[in-house]
Amino acid sequence: MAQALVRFLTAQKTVVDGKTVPVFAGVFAIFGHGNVAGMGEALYQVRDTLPTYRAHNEQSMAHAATAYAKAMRRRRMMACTTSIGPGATNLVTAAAVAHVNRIPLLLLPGDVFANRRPDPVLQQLEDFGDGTVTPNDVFRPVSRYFDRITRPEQIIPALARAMTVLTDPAECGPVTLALCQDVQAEAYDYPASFFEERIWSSRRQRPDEDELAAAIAALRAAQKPVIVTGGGTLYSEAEATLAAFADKHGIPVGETQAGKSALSHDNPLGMGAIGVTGTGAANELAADADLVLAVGTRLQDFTTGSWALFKGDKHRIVGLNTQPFDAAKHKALPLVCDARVGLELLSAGLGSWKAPAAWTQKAIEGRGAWLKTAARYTDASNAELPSDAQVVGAVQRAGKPSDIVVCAAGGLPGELHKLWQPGAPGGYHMEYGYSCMGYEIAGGLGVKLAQPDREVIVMVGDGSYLMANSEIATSIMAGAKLTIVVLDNRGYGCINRLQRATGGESFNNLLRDTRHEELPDIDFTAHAASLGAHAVKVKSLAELEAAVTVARGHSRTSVVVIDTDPLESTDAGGAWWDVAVPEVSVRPQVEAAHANYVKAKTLQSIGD
Ligand SMILES: Cc1ncc(C[n+]2csc(CCOP(=O)(O)OP(=O)(O)O)c2C)c(N)n1
Ligand SMILES: [Mg+2]
Repeated sequence: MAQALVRFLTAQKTVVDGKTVPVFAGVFAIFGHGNVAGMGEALYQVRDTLPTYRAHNEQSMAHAATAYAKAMRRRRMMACTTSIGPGATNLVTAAAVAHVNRIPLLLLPGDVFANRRPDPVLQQLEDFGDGTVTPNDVFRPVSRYFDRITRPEQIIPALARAMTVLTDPAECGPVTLALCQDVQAEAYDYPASFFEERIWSSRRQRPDEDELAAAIAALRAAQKPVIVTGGGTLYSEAEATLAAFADKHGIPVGETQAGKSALSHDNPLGMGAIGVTGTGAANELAADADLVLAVGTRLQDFTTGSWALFKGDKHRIVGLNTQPFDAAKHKALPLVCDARVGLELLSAGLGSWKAPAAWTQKAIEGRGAWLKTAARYTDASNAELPSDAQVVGAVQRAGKPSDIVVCAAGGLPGELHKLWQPGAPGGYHMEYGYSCMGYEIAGGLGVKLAQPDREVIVMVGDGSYLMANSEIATSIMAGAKLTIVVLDNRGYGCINRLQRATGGESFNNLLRDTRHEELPDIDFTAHAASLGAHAVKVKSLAELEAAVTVARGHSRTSVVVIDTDPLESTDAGGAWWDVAVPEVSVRPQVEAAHANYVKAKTLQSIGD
């Protein structure tokens, strides 16, 4: 069965830039009992057509696979195979990442014996009341399609279903096929047709006529329209269409974390980031907008300022999305279709209609003012302990337009969203659906496998680095060179700031505020060097710029470490974020924060 499964995977093809290529670029694998004998032997046989990469941590390897598919704009993907038990459940967090971010990912964890003869095997849970439960049942809520393969012929329909889910722009996400270990090793006479080459293409769904007409009418009636563009625009390869649409109709554009880099940084109607970590320019327009054209976005709370960002009287949302669930959020007028097709048809329907010139002009001026403000935060400085924003500025100055910056959690996503200036579409790779600490380095590996010709710069906090760093070694094994910039502020800086903002005492976030006998003086360069990377610690922003430039020249992964200020962050721009503050506390700071919280919540729209 395992041999048939991998042979099926090699026969799945797609067309990228006119070339027919395999859908599955490779398989990340950590073997154990439950996959080494079955899947391991099968993968060995196809190692030249479907390469196997050995990783160091299952969660990290699935992050790498997810990042690969995201960087390939969901056109191509990877699979992950694990042993049963801990190897399998180590994947679960990564499955959630792919699920939230709508990224195709094929997970093939090993499972217990279907024949139950040796029960309980090593790493098998025993549910006293349900003989069908195994640890892999935890994949159900984080999979778009879950199946347990208990007979060899089941993979015939299961893989067909898996492929439909993985290649569907509206449905795609993780697929988990839990492979019982005895079944992996069983023989079955599969029909030859099962192994025939199949070419998958990305569906460009066209809209319903009535939905299109309603959306056009709503746009025509708008005086103050804004576009919010999300990851869906990039997955649809609609960035040029979006730029043309904005320009033709004079509508300013704000970008979500997943959507950033769709518009060129110097587009006069590109307001940059929108929402909680948004620019002043984008958020001022959002507050006043009477129509929000939401393209390919899930409208998560960071985008909508927890639904307090859009304050315009009777503002209306048009939800252009392949997924009806997203298209109709907050009573949006749904326009269920592909982003590129939808924008083209809207534009044709709008004809020469343009937003009022004063509104467009206001946007252009707001953008200019924001760029001046932003530069104050990112400019070169001699600061002894630089801010994250100053580090962002230095890395940017050492960069090239084709670079891809990768990040996921901590204070950096906010700073990068506001301040990073991507040079080209896809140049900003942020995992901010699950914002999973530990995604950064593993994600960088996946991005580099997808885009070997572009420089991949991972920006990561000390906390995330310590949570997952072992794929530095994998990046060296795979020849997937990364430049990793570690911002060491000695703790969970952003959560400490959040704690203070909600009235809390600094507690259990920065290392100095923890219960400890002794504070560790963590030597990140020694650690990175021990994994095989070039490693250097820099003492200033000028040294950082020089070190990133040197790292560009290396063919092997580099880690550049800089100490940063844990208390500083960019206070310009931004919007309110709903974080629940205790209603009662013995501490007056919490009571004061709660009073502010109650006030802020009055601006939140509930459902509308
Ligand atoms: C796996 C995981 N655990 C916990 C969190 C909550 N969290 C978000 S940021 C953060 C601290 C990150 O620390 P660091 O990487 O040093 O970045 P900094 O906040 O200092 O910028 C924590 C604990 C998370 N996002 N992911
Ligand atoms: Mg930190």
